[in-house]
Amino acid sequence: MNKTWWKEGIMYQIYPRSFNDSNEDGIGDLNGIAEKLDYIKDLGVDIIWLSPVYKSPNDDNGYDISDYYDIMDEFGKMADFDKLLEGVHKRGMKLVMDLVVNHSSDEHEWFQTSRSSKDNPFRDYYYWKPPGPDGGPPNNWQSFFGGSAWELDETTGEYYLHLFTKKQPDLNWENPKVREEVYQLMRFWLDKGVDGFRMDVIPLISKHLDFPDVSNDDFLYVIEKVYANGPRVHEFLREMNEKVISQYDMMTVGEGPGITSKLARNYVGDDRKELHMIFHLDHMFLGMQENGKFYPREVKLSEFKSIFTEWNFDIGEDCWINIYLDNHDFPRMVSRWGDDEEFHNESGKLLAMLILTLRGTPCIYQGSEIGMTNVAFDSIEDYRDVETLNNYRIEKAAGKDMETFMKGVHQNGRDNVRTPIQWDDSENGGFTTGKPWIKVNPNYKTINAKQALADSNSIYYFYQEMIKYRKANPTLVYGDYMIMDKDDEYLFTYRRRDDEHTYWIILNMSSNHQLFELPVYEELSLEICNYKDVNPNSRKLQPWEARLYKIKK
Ligand code: ISL
Ligand code: CA
Repeated sequence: MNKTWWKEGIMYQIYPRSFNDSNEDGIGDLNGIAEKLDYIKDLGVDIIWLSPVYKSPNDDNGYDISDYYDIMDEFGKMADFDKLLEGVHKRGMKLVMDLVVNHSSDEHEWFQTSRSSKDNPFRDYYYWKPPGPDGGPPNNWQSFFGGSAWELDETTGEYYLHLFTKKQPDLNWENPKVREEVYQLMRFWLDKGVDGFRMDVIPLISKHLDFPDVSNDDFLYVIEKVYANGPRVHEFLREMNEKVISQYDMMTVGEGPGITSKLARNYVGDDRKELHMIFHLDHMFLGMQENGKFYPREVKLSEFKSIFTEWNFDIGEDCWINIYLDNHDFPRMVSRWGDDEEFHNESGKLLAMLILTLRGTPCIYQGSEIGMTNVAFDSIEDYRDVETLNNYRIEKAAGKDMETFMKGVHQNGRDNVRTPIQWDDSENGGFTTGKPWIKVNPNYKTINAKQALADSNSIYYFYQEMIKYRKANPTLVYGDYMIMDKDDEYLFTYRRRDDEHTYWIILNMSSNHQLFELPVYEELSLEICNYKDVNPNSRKLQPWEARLYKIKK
């Protein structure tokens, strides 16, 4: 097992638009992030992942890039970026950028030229196809955000492929020039000193060039078999590794829709020379697979646990993944996996213990360290996310019950995690004195960073304590993992162990009392618990109680 900084580090994801506004225009920006670096460092963070900050018309909040070499106007100037990078490095942290190269913006000059005629040198930077036999789209592929994945372009009468919005045309990786463009822009940022990339939808870069019709309703199945894991994806990643990744001391983490636990080692196996680790999405899509994210079903704890367990065994010793429970695309973890009302504090802490004791590099999404929750705006007018708005339109046109749809938005919409960070209890949660681009969650008066920092019992300090403990006890990083109670619907109990030390983590993921047992004959030391004054010998857990035991030598 190779030991490296990116396995031991704690990641923290920043979604710049919602983080902190320094110039009061209502939009978070680079200088706003720079103001908060001490806050992040004090938590114990080693690696910051910045969601995209490149020039963008913001159809999908920066995941549609119109210039990979420049900064988005609202976020600042290149000089602000350089200052931010310096501030991150000065504090001993690393900065990882988002690499969004499955697609660009339709406003990128490559696409502007590409669409202008059938025979310009940029035409094959993208996928262009004549209409299908019935005069409609070339095949029945669906965009991730609803509707056909093909858009007719009047100028040449051909369709272009966009697996996301129609303002996000897919780049044609078959074209070696496109690949060189990508390597060149990666080098540009790496030469500036950035420490790596989180790679957006990276398994989607190689397409099935016969563009087969999809004949299955299960969207996840279709992602795995049709949109992701295309025939040349590993060849492309090995080329990228050879030409760029292996030339720098950097880390790469692929976002992996369509990568199953069985396929993962093809991307991240030590001997593969492709990527260092991936964010898989299996637990994120849980309950959303059958009827889509806006009509979710109930999820059982046993299903949730089995995902972590399967992944751990399938990837084996020499592969690495990330551990996370929320990000900018999925609901707040305390609302989704915890109890964001009665046991907000306890369950927020329990989930912190969970992500900081599993095998893989933990990633904390901004605001979850203070227990920020989902939001439920009544009116669709208050929503900003293109996925939510597209689906609202589609469902309404189909005559669906919009009240049910809005419930789905409140549960799973992406704006749940995009409301501004709640810094204090002043207006707009201290995020801005201007008009925020999206409303602040009304619970900012009680849930905010200032309150968290003033309360030694806060979720924030529990993260800090857990992070310190993980760093001092590397068995929690590298040790093996074994689950105890895979069928239990209330408890999540597992062991982390190496030749020297053994730890037991016992999590009561329910709002009732629970009893537990452990197959342990040695004496145990209770190292961390999210309740005060717990009798370490008691086998009765309070609601959402989380205990970390170490076996005494
Ligand atoms: O959010 C999702 C749908 O509900 C996911 O399927 C998401 O689209 C998928 O994980 C890919 O996400 C990434 O690429 C998208 C971007 O909108 C997301 O923010 C990004 O994380 C297109 O660039
Ligand atoms: Ca601003």
